[in-house]
Amino acid sequence: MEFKAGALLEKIEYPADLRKLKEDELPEVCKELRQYIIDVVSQKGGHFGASLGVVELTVALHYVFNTPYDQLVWDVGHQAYGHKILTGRRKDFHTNRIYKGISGFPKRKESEYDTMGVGHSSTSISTALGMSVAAKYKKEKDRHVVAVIGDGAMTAGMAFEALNHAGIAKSNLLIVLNDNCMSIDPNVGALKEYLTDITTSHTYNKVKDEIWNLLGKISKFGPNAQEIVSKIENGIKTTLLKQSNLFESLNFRYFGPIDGHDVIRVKKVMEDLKDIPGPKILHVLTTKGKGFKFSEEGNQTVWHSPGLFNKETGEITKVVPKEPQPPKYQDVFGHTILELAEANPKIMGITPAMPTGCSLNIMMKAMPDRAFDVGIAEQHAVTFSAGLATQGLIPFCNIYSSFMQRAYDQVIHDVAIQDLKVIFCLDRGGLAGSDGPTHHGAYDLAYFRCIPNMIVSAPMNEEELRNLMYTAQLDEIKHPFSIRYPRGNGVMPDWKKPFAKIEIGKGRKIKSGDDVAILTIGHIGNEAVKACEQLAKEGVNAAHYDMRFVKPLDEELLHEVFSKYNKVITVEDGCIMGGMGSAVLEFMVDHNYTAQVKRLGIPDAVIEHGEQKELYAECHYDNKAIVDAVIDILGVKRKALSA
Ligand SMILES: Cc1ncc(C[n+]2csc(CCOP(=O)(O)OP(=O)(O)O)c2C)c(N)n1
Repeated sequence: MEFKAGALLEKIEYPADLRKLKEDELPEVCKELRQYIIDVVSQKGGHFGASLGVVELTVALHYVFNTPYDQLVWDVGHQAYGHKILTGRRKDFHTNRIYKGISGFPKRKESEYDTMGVGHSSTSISTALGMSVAAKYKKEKDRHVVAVIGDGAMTAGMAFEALNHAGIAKSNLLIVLNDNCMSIDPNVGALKEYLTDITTSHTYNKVKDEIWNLLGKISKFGPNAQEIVSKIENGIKTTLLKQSNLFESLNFRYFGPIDGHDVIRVKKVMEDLKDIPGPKILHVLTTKGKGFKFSEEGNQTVWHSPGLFNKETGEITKVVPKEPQPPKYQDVFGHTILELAEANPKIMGITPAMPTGCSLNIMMKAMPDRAFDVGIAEQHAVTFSAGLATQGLIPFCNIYSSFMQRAYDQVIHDVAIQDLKVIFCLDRGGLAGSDGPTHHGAYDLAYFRCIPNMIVSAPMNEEELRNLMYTAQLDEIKHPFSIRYPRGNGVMPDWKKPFAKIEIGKGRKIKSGDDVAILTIGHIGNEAVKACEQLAKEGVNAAHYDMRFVKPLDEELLHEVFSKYNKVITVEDGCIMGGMGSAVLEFMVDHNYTAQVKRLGIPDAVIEHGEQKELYAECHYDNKAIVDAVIDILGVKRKALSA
């Protein structure tokens, strides 16, 4: 599908084409680029508000800097659509996030302009510092390195670790702080308040303006620019700014705040900054969703990633199903934690910057003193939860499976070794879909299974999720407890049944059968249910067990399985190495059973983006692949399907 670009954008394949344009043509380029993003995203979906907010920044950066020789590093990368369009991918942009299409994030394999693959936040300053130290070491004096980081991403410890290092590394590095006061939800924390303070402080801005007046003249001085800046620093800047500016205190030269939607001004400032050595930070104020009435004025959280919409009316496309639909797992979590918290005053809720994404916002609204958005700070979220647990409270710490990777040491050091009862709810477990490899929750079953004291569970449906959450908070449970579930909908329209306790380490038999045993964990078990129905048509009578727990394993169930069957299939929406199937194999060997075991799950490979069902099929564990695996392991011929 071809989307029509405006007359100027049409001429730009690569940034070199952009650089041929006159400065006064840049506002028009921005207009056309913005329109192009609106046209495509409204029809094809994807992240939206963030890319609209950085259109001017994107154009100015590629105009001023000599990309790809100069290294441009985007943080998170969900805002890099304009960058993609200006760097050789305009014609492919309609395939954004679609199976086999281009990635929704910068990706090294995709383009030399994507200097670093991203998806998780707050990595850009570290990456850029590495690049600039390398440039210094290699004596590439003319090479510039720029990191673009949002105020949300700036809340993470990793960003501060990098600032701390960059402040003494003395290499050339420009950090553009794109401050729009938003994370996905409104940004939180003291840093956000600080950024608002320096944006609005009169004393601070008066001094800053004087500096800017001087800096405005710098470009005319050419090589003497450095000397002039030193003089400024030795004067008012060191006395007042160092005392009052966080970044100056960390040895950064701080510039701004400036209007990030005035492309000419942004361009001029960046040109000036090019001549100034050392670590610099340019504070740019932008509006998320800028230039599209409905996102600019509407709910910015919704417009972060709205799905398809009508670009004329701003109406977000809703498919209204005929039948009642099962709820999303995340909403079941959101309603259930509130219900449990109403009955149990010890329960607290914690999310690192995903209140809408994980639906903790339901509890945050009802119980603001008991539910916390701690910013993009997974490590802190885990140890903060551990702190709460030491005081006898019961924290439910909800973190997407892939973001939990950030907090692995905290889980081991601050929760498991202390044997504290923190309940981890891991949303987006398994293949996450169009966000791609950075967001797939591929590893949690494997990486939690090996941690002492940890209970590792996964519900097959909404009712099980509720019951696991209910069970985890009961006083008799004394250990860390993890419950993982996938992105998207469950399977039960009628899910809100009274709570029932689940016995720890107990699976359940879903279906009896004589020929083969299929063992599943979590939601993917529903694919096995379908597979068993198809297998019945093939004349194969398969048994199906839902393991529910990867740890502790249901040994009684496994003794039954290995005593009865010599053909076993394990299925999990997680990495094959080290996951549930591995646990089953270990059990088999440890107990001297012999059986032919085929493990289905995510292979040892980077799985790209696509719809979940496309990826399940690619990784061979959707219902069809389960049927194939059974037919294969039994060595039988197909009847119904081949007929
Ligand atoms: C480690 C990690 N945690 C959470 C997220 C989910 N996430 C994606 S974008 C985003 C908000 C980023 O805010 P900001 O950096 O201010 O950029 P903006 O969207 O406002 O442009 C969050 C929390 C993530 N990508 N990585």
